[in-house]
Amino acid sequence: MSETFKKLTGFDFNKRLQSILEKLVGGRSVDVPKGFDGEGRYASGSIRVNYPGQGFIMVHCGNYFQQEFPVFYDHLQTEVNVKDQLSYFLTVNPAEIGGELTLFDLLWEGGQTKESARHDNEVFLADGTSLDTSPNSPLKRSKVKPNAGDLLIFSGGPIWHKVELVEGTQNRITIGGFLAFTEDEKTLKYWT
Ligand SMILES: O=C(O)CCC(=O)C(=O)O
Ligand SMILES: [Fe+2]
Repeated sequence: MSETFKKLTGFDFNKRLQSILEKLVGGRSVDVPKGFDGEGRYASGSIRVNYPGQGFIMVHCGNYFQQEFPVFYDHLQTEVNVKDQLSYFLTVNPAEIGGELTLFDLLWEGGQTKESARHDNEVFLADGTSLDTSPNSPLKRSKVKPNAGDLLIFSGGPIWHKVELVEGTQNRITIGGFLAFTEDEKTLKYWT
């Protein structure tokens, strides 16, 4: 993504992100994990385009994905401590209406799950009961809607979250991925 993106936009996303992260981690190194079998590297970020009337991101948290996608995370786990990973994303173009990042008042615990990774509106708790995450349920939540150019870093590993349906005339465009430290905490890795 980085080379094509640089050509299309004249903006070196990787270089900029790398330098921001280096400032944040004070003296520690910042790097992208190596790929499967040590070949190549992970992509540093992915471009997400959500279209009006159809685009949203269903309720999830990073720790849930680690449980659902073990092949991917077992590999990543050899380089980074993925538990409680952070999420980052740059807002390139916000939705005109909707498209907020909703952070639920619900933290990851082992045993939580969903009907499937694609499902929205419900999280099953460790005790087998379910929690309604649909728009008008009583579950507490806060919504953030970053402006174009804002880089948001949040605790997307443990906090259940979603992206609300995009409405209006604009595509919601973000570039993002995940962040976590190596086991010795000397290096911060970012990937998607
Ligand atoms: O808006 C995005 O690009 C993704 C939001 C999200 O789920 C995350 O950053 O973990
Ligand atoms: Fe997320």
